[in-house]
Amino acid sequence: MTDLSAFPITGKWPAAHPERIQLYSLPTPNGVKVSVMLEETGLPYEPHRVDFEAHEQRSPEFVSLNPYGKIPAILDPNGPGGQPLPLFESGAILIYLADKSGQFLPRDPAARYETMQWLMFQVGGVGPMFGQVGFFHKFAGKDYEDKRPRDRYVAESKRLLGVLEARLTSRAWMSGDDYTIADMAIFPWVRNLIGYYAAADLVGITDYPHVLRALDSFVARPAVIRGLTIPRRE
Ligand SMILES: N[C@@H](CCC(=O)N[C@@H](CS)C(=O)NCC(=O)O)C(=O)O
Repeated sequence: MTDLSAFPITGKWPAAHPERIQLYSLPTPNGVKVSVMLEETGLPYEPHRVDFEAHEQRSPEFVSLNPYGKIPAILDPNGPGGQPLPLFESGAILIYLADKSGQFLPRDPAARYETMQWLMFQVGGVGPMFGQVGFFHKFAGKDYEDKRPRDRYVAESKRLLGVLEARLTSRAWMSGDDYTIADMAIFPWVRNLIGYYAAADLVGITDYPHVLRALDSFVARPAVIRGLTIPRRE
């Protein structure tokens, strides 16, 4: 029987199946990157819901795994060398799971770096900028009289969407014909921008038809449909 008791996070979220990858998450745009990837690969895992309303992401047990207190995070009981591996940051987790499963990240070195480039483009650009549009358009920032911060993030988001559009005009997915972890990182954020954040008109989403076409293909995938609701509400 795998023993994960050395990891305080398993005290708050006990592992019913300690031999499986433990996922600590919520179905947010960063969270679903990992649940979608786990569903796509078929790697056995056990999801645990981190309740933001109860501020569980700031609990000592969660912070013992991710000092930044943000989901998603994983604990793989069978990491490198057969040792348990705790990991946070969605981009790092996606690369790890791609390497572990041998799926969704090209093996050819040049193609591998190209895919990672688009993954980093999401982590450093798409996520933070779209997230700020959400804050200034839908959440507390929408009541600010000064619209310059909102406009700055909308402009930067349009710039990012323009880059995605150019890339996808001649390709099915960000890396070409093959669907990869870069797509799993990018499309939950595009979906969120126009869905939950209701910013479709604000960013002029119809100017990006190839982005919308790829988003449609993404959300139609059975593993994506499943991953978008994991971890479930109890
Ligand atoms: N760079 C991190 C960002 C993670 C992140 O922002 N997670 C959000 C949910 S989408 C979160 O945990 N927010 C709760 C908080 O900030 O307290 C990653 O890609 O994993």
